[in-house]
Amino acid sequence: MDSKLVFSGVQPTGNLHLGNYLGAVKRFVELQDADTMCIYCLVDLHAITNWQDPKELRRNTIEVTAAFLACGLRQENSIIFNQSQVSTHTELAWIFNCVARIGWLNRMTQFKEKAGKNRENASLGLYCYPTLMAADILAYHATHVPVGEDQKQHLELTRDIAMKFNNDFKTPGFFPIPEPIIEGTATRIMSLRDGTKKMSKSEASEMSRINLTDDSDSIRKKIQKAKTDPFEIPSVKEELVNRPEAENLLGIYATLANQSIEKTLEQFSGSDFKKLKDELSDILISELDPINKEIKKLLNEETYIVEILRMGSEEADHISRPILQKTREIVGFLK
Ligand code: AQP
Repeated sequence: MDSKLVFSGVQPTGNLHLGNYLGAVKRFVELQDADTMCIYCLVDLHAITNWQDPKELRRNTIEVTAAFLACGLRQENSIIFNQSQVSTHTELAWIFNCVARIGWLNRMTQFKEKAGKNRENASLGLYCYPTLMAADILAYHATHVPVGEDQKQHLELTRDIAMKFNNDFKTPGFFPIPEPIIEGTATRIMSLRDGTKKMSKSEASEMSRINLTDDSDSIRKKIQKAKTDPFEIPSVKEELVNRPEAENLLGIYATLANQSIEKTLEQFSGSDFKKLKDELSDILISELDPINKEIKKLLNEETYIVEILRMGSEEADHISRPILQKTREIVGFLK
């Protein structure tokens, strides 16, 4: 096993969609299979920064864990757990709230987008979401964090917190400065209804996203109805500028076919969107259908899933507890 330590998290706020799968979970599986120590967390504390129905939160935590397993994460190779069972995260987050500066948090674009115009009424948790995320990562001294493009700014804040802590307490290198892993052709999958918006769980329209739980008919229907433009598919990448929907569909196809965007343009150049949509539906169904079936099967084994999270939480606590203890000593807290 190499010396990297990978950490990442997913909010249990609904079914995982194609963006979560291609931008995050598929990468988690590749890293796990590359013989790297990997810790993957269902970030339920992050989920409640926006109100969640308690029954739904519980159900979503089980469902997202089932999706992790169905996508290929294995308990033998990765630590899989839910954040709220490991209290080191919140304890370290408080210390980081006292390290991070208000000015840093004021620059976070995700808070601005999510709070919208009603900022005064947003939860305090939503505002300090990034310091909890820093604690999630640094509680394990993680060195690498696979995420989608939307998390880049939060990762930069994590790095700033680690550097300021090490500097303020004169403990160079105590917290490693984690590297983001934001690579490949699927770091930002866009909505099927609007190619300028990211595909997201919280978008009202179900037609905007492909869920991992969608059956073949829904996948085909959503792709057939995906927004496009009146032009034919071009032959060069430069001609995709200002055509976000075309770029998105071609990008998804390229990722699933494991080929470059140039090769994909060569394949579809000059044809209309019907051909692209038919072939995209086929390739999506062949990738997602086995996952969909496996999720359904696993959802009948709730006790097994709850047990995986319990065991994962024990392991996560075992790794993060001594790091928190050392942090407490550095800060000057009595034992
Ligand atoms: N559209 C996307 N394309 C590529 N990667 C994505 N990710 C999310 N959306 C895309 C990556 O998936 C991981 C888990 O994301 P998350 O659970 O923190 O949150 P979310 O899926 O972004 O949540 P929503 O509800 O879909 O979106 P919002 O919160 O914007 O409404 C992360 O690594 C993320 O980068």
